[in-house]
Parts: sequence; structure tokens; C-alpha cells
Amino acid sequence: MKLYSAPNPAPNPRRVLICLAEKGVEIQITDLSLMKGQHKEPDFVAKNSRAQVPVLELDDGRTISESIAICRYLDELYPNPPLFGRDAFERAEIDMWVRRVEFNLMTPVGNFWVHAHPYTARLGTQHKDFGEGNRDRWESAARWFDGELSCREFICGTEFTIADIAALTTVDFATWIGLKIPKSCTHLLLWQTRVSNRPSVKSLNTMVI
Ligand SMILES: N[C@@H](CCC(=O)N[C@@H](CS)C(=O)NCC(=O)O)C(=O)O
Repeated sequence: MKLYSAPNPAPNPRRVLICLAEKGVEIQITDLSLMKGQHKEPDFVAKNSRAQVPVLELDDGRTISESIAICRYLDELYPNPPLFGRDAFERAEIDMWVRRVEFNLMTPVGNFWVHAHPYTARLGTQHKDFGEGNRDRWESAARWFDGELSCREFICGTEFTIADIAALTTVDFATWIGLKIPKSCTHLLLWQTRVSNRPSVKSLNTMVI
């Protein structure tokens, strides 16, 4: 197996790298330079027509794109520790939280990144007002997650799961692009420190924030 990845701060490949580190699995990793547009080269687009990383390539040449789908596949191959739940309820509940992270946290971050951040200005038309408008949505989602984390250790219950990986990579990337977690979100900030201190997370290159 081979993972097409990109160096930090790319949040989606980082999800897969944390998943692999949690499971203690080492596979071949090829970093693409997004700056140089290596992900838009025909050979890579043939592996993922979205022209995005991460992509997992199996030994028989089949490929899987989408970070959560790749992590789910790895979880089936290497079940310990389980990151996607042990029974029907846990699996559904973790899915629920992953979707909440994607739709509520990641969407405003992605919109801000594409439409308001100077780095992406050269990549396409930006709608700055729309982009900046996502600051409020980000903060409101951060406050909601903060409330949820006031009564438990992890995003979904008492164990570290793929929902934590999805959320951590999102909030770290948000911080990196200038969307800070509000200081009043003490539970969310404590959770961020707690999961950042896991050996799996610390073993990867630290985010430059
Ligand atoms: N939904 C995809 C998102 C993948 C994604 O946005 N990857 C970014 C890196 S974090 C990328 O390849 N960006 C380059 C581009 O979109 O041109 C996933 O979860 O894997």
C-alpha cells in the first residue's frame, strides 16, 4: 500500500497519518507538493479525479480517496485500536460526529480558506465578503463543540476516535489560517491540548502555527 499525502498543514492527509500512527502501521508515503501543483498532474488525476490528497493506492493498483474512507479501510485491516466503533451504536454515533465535524466545523474553515485567505487568492475568484462571513460560523461551531466537550473527554464519548482526528486536524488548520478558537472555549482548548499530546499526534511533524 502507498499513501499519496502532503506535508503539514494539509489537514486531510494528516487524518490518515494520525490514523496510521495510532495503529502503529507504517506504509510507503509519497508527499506531493501542492504548491508546485503535483496533484494536478495527469498521473495523479488518474488516481483521484478530484485531484486532491490523500489517496491510498493498494498493491493491486486500486485507489481510495477521501480521508475518512481511507481511515475506515485501514481500521478494517488493522482493527486495534478501533477508531470507528465496536458495535452498531458506536459506529453510528461516531459517524454522526464525523459528519458534524465535516459540516459544522470544516465547512466554514474551507470557505474561509478558499474565499478570504491571501494564500488561495491566486488560485481562483474569491468572494471576500462570503469568505469573511464564515468567521462567525466557525466561532459558533467552536462554541457548540465547546459545550459538548464540557461533559466528556472526547468528541464522541470516552474513547479517542476518528471523530477526534477529524476535529483536531480541522481546528489546527483553522488556527493556522487565522481562525482562532475563541478563548472562552476552554473545554475545546483543553481537548485540543489533550489529543495533541497523544503519541500518535506528537510523532508526526508538529504544526507550524
Ligand atoms: N474531502 C477530501 C478533501 C481533500 C482535500 O481537500 N485535500 C486537500 C489537501 S488537505 C487538497 O488536496 N487540496 C488541493 C486542491 O484541492 O487543489 C478528503 O477528506 O480527503
